[in-house]
Amino acid sequence: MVMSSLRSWGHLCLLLAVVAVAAPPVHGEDGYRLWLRYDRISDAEKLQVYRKAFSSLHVAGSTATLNVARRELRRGLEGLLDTDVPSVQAPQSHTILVGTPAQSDRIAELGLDGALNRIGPEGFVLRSMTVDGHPQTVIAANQEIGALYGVFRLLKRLQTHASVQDLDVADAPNVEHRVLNHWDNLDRTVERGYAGFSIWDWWKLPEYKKQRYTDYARANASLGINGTVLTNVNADATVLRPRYIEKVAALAEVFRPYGIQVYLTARFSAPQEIGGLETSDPLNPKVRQWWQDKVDEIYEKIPDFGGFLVKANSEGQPGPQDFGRSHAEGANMLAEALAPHDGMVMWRAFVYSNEVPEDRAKQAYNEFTPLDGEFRDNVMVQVKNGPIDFQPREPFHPLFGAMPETPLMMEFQITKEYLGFETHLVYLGPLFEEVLGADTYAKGEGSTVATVVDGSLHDYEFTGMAGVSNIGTSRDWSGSHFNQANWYVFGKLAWDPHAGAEPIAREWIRRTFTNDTTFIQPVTEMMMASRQAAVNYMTPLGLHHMMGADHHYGPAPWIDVEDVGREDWTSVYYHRADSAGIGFDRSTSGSNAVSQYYPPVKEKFDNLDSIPDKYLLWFHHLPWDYQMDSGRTLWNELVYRYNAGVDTVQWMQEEWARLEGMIDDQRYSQTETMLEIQEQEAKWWRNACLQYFQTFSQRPIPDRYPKPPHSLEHYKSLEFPYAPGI
Ligand code: BDP
Repeated sequence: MVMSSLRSWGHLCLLLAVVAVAAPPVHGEDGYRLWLRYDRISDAEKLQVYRKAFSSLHVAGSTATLNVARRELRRGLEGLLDTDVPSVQAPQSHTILVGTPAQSDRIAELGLDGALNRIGPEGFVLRSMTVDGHPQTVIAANQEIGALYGVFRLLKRLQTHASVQDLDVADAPNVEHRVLNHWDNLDRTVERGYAGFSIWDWWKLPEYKKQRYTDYARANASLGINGTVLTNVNADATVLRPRYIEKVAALAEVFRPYGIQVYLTARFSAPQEIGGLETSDPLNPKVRQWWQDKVDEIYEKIPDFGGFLVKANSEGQPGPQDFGRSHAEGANMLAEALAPHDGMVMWRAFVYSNEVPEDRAKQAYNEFTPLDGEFRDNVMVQVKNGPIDFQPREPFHPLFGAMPETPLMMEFQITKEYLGFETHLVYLGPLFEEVLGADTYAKGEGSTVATVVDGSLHDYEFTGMAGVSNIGTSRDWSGSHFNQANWYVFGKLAWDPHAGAEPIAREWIRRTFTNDTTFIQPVTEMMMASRQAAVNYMTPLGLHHMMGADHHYGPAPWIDVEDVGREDWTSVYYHRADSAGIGFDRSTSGSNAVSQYYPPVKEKFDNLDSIPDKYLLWFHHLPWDYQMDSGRTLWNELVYRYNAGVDTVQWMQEEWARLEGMIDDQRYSQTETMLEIQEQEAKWWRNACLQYFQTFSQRPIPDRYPKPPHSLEHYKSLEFPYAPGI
């Protein structure tokens, strides 16, 4: 009896032990912690190694930024190592020593001058050294923010189970201004935001500073993001009123220790709207004075204010052209006011007009290239990655490489306005990487977009990369767990535009989910395939701009001028489907947009023998029976691609299902549900588009593919009055 109950007790213990080892984390995770999860390291061997290597820390100095560095290091180590890692006065064996030569003689005497000379103000050295006979890990930087970046780098190594022996890392950002653009309105709605409302609670500022502001700054600093434009490019002059400047100053104060500067969008007509002037003409002396006073007022409250981002004469926004002045004249007026404070103007090149009888894709280039060299030194022109508007795929913007005298910034869109909102699992790393890696040939082979953006091609004085944020009040910040990866990859590529999307995905998965390779491998594959999947089920073969009007939700290739009032906002303008074929002829015999690219890119895009399939219908209008390299006709290829997109989503669902139990249930099931939505919407895109294009092609959908279950009228009749993001 005793024996048997002991045995069952033993069994129970064994069972409990097995469950404890094999069971997935039972607690749910809501994603608030992002990739900064510092849970105890699961690999026992690694844990031992790390515990031995790091038994104490010494952050030399107690400035605001160094205090942040110390707190982060403690939090990280104590969480990851699950043991006390004290802060010591004098470094001992296995201390992590952090600081700058200016703050600490100890750091100054390490003999790191050579390395420090090469890493600029924001870089860091992370090195295993022996100091006074003690093995130590040193994080040294020229400025404190570099030290903080070094701390995050060391913690990342622990989170990803990397080696910490014989460290010899020196790293610095390749791009100077790494900024998020929030399209946040003062009423807390977010244009093209799918993650809830704006995290800026303007009403309660400046008094009440939410913890979330600090958490935001910390997350950005962990990626090296060093700037944030708080307000929508469709700007509201109200933010320039004194009351709001106080609020902005309060946010700037929270962000400052994290190395993050704040910027605002400047509404060009502000002198009239809030300044009581009769004009906003940039050459008018009173207007110039108004801006100078306004800028001085801002700097009085925010000494490290970053500057202005401006959308002018675009989509109804006011601008210098309203007064017969050029973009350069408008930008220079603001730049002159900002220059004494070292502030920057980020002037957007996203301009086009339906009154100009020219292919929209060509207009920004036509407008801006003649102005090259006319901008003041502290102006950067911010260019979207492609010539239309953040479509699932576009060729790179031809302005890259075409303005050697004007620093061009990259503008990516992190929020997925055109790539499935918050629900579709679409990792944007491959999109960003494709654009940055594209060769402009501006100065011969190797003149990639990345070399324009990092300033090396034209020796730009300033460099920058902007990402339109996907951050909102949603607990998981970005509307879904996988959307966090897009914020992450943006930050990483802004730091180094030459980095690869795939290693970044792996690293993100390790930090966000688990270090288990049986999880990492399939999830990396899903992420890397996801962008092409979206291209396939939305706009394959170079098609673009075929989404629902205004809200941009779902397929609507039928949108024409009666729906939206202007041609360049329709779908039919872009796909030009007719009984003869489909595609926008931008070749030398069409709109000639190809000629905005340098040879041999121009020839490559112009010529049907050399153009990659992915850009085919962007540049050419081709007959439905056009023979593709695949052996299929163009129509059959379209059908094939749309179905391939759906297939990939279904494959992602199967892969995900195999991973059940490997992560917490909360994040697992959110993703599972999102994938279900994505599958439904991918099919909807396929069915609606094929149904519509078939009215022109008059060709059958081959038997092996499913037929759209509804009539075209059905798809056209769908309405979405409360779609998010407008
Ligand atoms: C488009 C968006 C619109 C933005 C505009 C812009 O639909 O909401 O205002 O870009 O970038 O993608 O200015």
